[in-house]
Order: sequence, then structure tokens, then C-alpha cells
Amino acid sequence: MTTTNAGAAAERSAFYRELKQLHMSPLWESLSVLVPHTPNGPCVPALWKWDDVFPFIGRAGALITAEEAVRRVLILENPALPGQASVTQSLYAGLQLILPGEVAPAHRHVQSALRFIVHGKGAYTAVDGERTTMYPGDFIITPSWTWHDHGNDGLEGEAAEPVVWLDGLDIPIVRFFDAGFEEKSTDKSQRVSRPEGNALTRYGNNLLPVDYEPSSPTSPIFSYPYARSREVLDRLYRDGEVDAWHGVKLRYVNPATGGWPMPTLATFIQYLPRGFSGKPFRSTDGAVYSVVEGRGRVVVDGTSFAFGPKDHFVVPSWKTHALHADEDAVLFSFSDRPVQTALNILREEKLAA
Ligand code: 1HN
Repeated sequence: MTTTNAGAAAERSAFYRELKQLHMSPLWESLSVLVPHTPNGPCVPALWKWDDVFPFIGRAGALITAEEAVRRVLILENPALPGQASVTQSLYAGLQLILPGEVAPAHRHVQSALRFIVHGKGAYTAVDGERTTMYPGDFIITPSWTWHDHGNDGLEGEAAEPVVWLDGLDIPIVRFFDAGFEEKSTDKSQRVSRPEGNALTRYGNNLLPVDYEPSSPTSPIFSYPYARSREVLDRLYRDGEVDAWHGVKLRYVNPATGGWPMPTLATFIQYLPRGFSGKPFRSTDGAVYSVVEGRGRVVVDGTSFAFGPKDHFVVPSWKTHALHADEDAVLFSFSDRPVQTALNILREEKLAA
């Protein structure tokens, strides 16, 4: 029997070797990996503490200018995906620094980007001819194929300060489809064609211009100021709307369609009151979190990660996790949820304990 089995095994491996020359392979050897019983991707949960990260951001600022770097960003790499510029299999995340007086030149690309302001104020992003001044906690989008550049002139009458924000992009998704294009502008900074705040005034007040028809799934608002989001979280909390899993969790919205601000990236903001001990949750969209306020813990598959302001962490797909707050906490997060919803593959589960 042993000889037969050994003989069969030798025969099979000879067959596989020869088959390989034809650039073919036997499905039966990889079926269970290709079609797992439950999601079992390689990504691991990880936490980037601001106190560890900030000195490196400062050193990057001394090492290279924004202009030379084009974008001076330190990428948050999933520890299980080194060198792949990916925080999950589908998402890119990085921390970008812009120093006083610097400009990150105008370009556009197929990849959609979000900015979530982490540290400092008074820098700006310009999107399609309109500038937005950045304040901590603001959420800004640069949708696919929109011109964008960044600068840091500081606030009127105040000295400019270093500004750091979280970049979230759908880079691995676009790479997966081999659909990436990019174009550099001949202008370093784009010409401003609309006053600051114009888009938010026009589309962000429960009103739309009478003849407006959405021409794409992308939000016509590209800045979602923290002051507004924070106010909403606070009021809903006081109205008693605390979910046992998520606290007070809201999704950012395209006001013209009710959909997500961009077609590939879902974005959320949530409030966890002091003492909140969330029930465990899992979903197939792994998410990247940026801590705006407060201290707490995320427990992922039994491992506890203690977070504080300006920390970042990633919870991969289908990992059971629970959020706990030692102080009133506000968390921003983003995921690939719109893509999974479009493909009808999103699954999520609120667990009992
Ligand atoms: C990009 O355009 C920005 O515009 C940031 O700030 C990060 C990472 C990869 C590709 C393009 C930006 C990026 C990026």
C-alpha cells in the first residue's frame, strides 16, 4: 500500500512538473485555498502609535521636500504584506506631511483618495479649482481623475505649522484591475476658480441647485468639516442613540445620491462614550481607523490594542473585534465596503458576546 501511495505521489508530482511547462496547474491541489470555507486572508491587525510615528514624520521632513517627493508620505504597511504598499489587500494608507510654505504639485489619477486631518491646521488641498483649509478631524476627498494639489500657507495672521493627514486610497483595487492612469499638471498649483466653501454651501445644506443631476457617483462635496460631524455625534449621543456594537456610528454620504462619497471607499465617524464596552463585530470589509479624540482599546481576536489620539490601527477582514473607550472617543475609519456591496459579497455579523 505504502509503495502504491508513494508511486502514485511520484507519478502525480511528475505530472505537475510537466504540466507546469504548459503554464497549467491542477485545481485539486489548491481548491481549498482558492475557495476558503471562511475568509482567511493574510492580513493581521496592527496599531501605529502616534508617539512612535511622529518622530519619523519629522525626520522625513528633514530628509526630503514635498516638492522633490511629490507626495511626502510614510506608508502604513500591513505587517503581513511588507513592500506591497497595502494596509489590507484592497486598501492603501499613509501619513502625509506638508511643512509651512511647501507645495505638493497638482496632478490627477484614476485612484480615489481621501484625507483625514490628523495633526496641525492651516494647510490646504485644492480639488478641481476650489481650496479647502484643513483642520484636525476634517475629511476631504479627491475623487478619481480630479486635479489636486496641497499647500501650507498657514491661517490668516498665524504662523504656519506642519500639517499631517491620513491618506486613504484604493490603490490595490486599481492595481488589481490594471487600470491606473496618471497625469501631471503644467501648473504647480491649480488656479483657484471658486471661492473656498462654495461646494459645501451649494451641496451641503440639504439643498441642491435646481437643475443639478449627478453626473457620477462621486460626491459634489469634497470637504466634510469636523466641527459639523462632531456636533452631530454629540447631539445623537445626547438623544440616546448608542448602538451596543458601534456606539454612535455614522457614515459620510454623497448628499446628491445618498451613496458613499466615492465609489470605492466607505468612510465613517463614530463616538464612543467614556466607559463604552462594545460587543464583538466582524465584517468582510477590513477597516483602517484614525483616532481623533480619547483613549480606549480595540480587542481583535483576543489581542488588545490600546489607542489614543492620532493613533492608527487596522482591523482586517472578518476579524472579530470589539471597541472599548476609557474616555469619550471619536474614531474615523474607512473601508472598501462600496466595492463589496456592488459585488454583492459583503457580509457582517453583530455577535452576541
Ligand atoms: C497621491 O496622489 C497623494 O495627492 C497621496 O496627496 C498619496 C499615494 C499613491 C499615489 C498617489 C496625494 C498617494 C497619491
